[in-house]
Amino acid sequence: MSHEQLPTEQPAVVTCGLPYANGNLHVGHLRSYVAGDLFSRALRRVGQQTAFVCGSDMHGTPVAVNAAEEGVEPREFALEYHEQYKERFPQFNVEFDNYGHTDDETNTELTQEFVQSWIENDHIHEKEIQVAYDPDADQWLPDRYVEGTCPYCGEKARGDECDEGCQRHLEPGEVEDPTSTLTGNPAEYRTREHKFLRLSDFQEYLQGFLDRLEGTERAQSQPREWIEGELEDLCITRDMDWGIDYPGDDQKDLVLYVWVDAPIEYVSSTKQYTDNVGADVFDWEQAWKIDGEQAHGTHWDDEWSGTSGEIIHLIGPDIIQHHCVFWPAMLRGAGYNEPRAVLATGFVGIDGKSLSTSRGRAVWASEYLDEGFHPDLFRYYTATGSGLENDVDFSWDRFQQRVNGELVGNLGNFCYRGLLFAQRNYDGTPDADPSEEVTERIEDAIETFEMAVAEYDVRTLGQVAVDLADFGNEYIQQNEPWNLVDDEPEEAAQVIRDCVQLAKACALLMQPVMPEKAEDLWAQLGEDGSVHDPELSAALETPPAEFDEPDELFTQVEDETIEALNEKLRERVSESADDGDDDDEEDEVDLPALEADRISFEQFQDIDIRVGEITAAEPIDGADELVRLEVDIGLEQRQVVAGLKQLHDTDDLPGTRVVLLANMEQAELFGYESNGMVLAAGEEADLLTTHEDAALGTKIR
Ligand code: B3M
Ligand code: ZN
Repeated sequence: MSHEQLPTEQPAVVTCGLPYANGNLHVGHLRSYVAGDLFSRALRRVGQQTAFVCGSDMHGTPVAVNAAEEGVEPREFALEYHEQYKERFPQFNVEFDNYGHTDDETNTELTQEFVQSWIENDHIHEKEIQVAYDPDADQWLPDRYVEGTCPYCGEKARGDECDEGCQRHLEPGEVEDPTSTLTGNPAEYRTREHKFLRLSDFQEYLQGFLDRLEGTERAQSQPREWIEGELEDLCITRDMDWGIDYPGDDQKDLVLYVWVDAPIEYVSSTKQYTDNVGADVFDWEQAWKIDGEQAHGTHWDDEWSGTSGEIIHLIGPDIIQHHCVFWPAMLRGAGYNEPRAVLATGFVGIDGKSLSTSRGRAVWASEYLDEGFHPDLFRYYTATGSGLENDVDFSWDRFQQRVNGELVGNLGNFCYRGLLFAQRNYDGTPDADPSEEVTERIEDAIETFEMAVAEYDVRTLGQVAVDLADFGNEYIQQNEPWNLVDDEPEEAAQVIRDCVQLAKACALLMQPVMPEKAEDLWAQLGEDGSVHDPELSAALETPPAEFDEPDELFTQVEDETIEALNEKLRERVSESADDGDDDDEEDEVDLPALEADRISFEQFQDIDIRVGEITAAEPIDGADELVRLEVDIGLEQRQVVAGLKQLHDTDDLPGTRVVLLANMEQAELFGYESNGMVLAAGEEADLLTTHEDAALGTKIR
């Protein structure tokens, strides 16, 4: 059974993964919150009743460990970050309808109700397991208190997640060679009784669920693999003080695992929203609950068609299993609705490398704001830098380039030119009908927007207004109204009428990604009310006959600002490389494991590697990274296309001695034939060269 296309008549709930209340927010966090905010605004724009909710994740070892390091009680520690996030999100125009936290009364009660339902529906059982224990610290070691090796992929892993390898959730006792993070000593495994949710009860149900699930590709495909074999039980209790108590009297010393109460906050936060605005405005039960016999079944019945809400989760790439396997089982086991879509973002990198706070390679949310940059610029950058599921890189240079090119030079420039011309010559919108060409172009943009909502295409939703402005710039350039005003006044009025209409459409279409800038543009157009309210079709309605002289919507980001920010980042990275051996250890972790399979000398002989020299280099237009090289390898000149643009100054390359894989198969890139591969090390493309002066063409042996 497939879902009816969005928008539907049902209430929708859009959520973002709950941030652990344990540290400052950086651009990596912000990506999925911006995407969630953008998507929920777009959904409203096409007429879907929508609640956008989230909250802080207060429990678990991620909070307890960091609080202990600071010598503060976990509750106090987490509340402080909770308050910070509550302020921070709106500063990026991420406006949740409700932002709660997992330790509040609503969530505590609802979590215990969920667990009670599982008990009543016979999905819970108790069993003895091996739990890591630190005899020196005399303490159990749940989750982040223990580290070791992932039994699935062999990478270094935390107690409950293979965060550096295959991203799997790990059950207590699974991590191999456990070490205590409290003392650094090897941990012992000791026997202990814990409570389990029997996931195998939901095996059949989950298979059907994954067939119905919408969203990003990996969120659907990865879990399939994970549920192939019989599903293991999920341990839902932990030996800790900090957390929500297991309900009832039989397990007084256990709290619930953080991944039990965290997703339930999605429901609690929606409930709080209803408590605030009233069920007539938004009814959380209608969105989250399912009625009758279907509610507690463990398999899917094709006859049943849901009348509950559309639940859409936006998450980071590392918590797919929690949202696409555990969470639907938890909901099902308690008689709740299931997610309709899970959208998992890619990772965020910094300057082409992975973001790492411990290595100082991060851009902080506060830092961005302190610089005085408008939040909508970051929103545009992060939402449109790549498809939602792909990794996106943040670099100050690229930020400047995109803001100055796409926002200042294109969108801002078009609106300013059009409205200024209109205001000076006609006091506002000229009295003429918009042309068919422009009307059709706006209709196309609306359709693109609507399709992008139905397909959860966040990037297109972020891009559609800028693309329309691009058309507008060409349109104004081709029609040159400034040459028409005197001799062809009617034609001039027509062209400017079109431009004002396009600007109005831009305001409405850009509102999800740049809500504040959209509101500015709306006001410049002399429109009443807020740009947030009208339906999309308002993009075709006549703009006001009079408006004031416009202001430029965006301002240039200056070179000096960017240079200073780059310098600051570089310093931070080098400072944190200087302090402590921790970082050396981490550096090692970053290296991929050595290849297990050896090759023979004969196989090596098949690889024809030669000494060469770059004789010419030029950037390839339109390609972010590629340069065209000519390489002299003694026997002949080779044309090679290489990804060096962002890493090397093209002018410096000629004269550089390089090492070329000469029998690399031919390829065509951006229309250029590439005949070989220049060898280079690492993400910075450190070019391999020769130590002495072996003749060009010499074979590497
Ligand atoms: N607090 C953060 C993370 O693992 C975690 C998300 C909870 S979502 C219910 O990315
Ligand atoms: Zn792993």
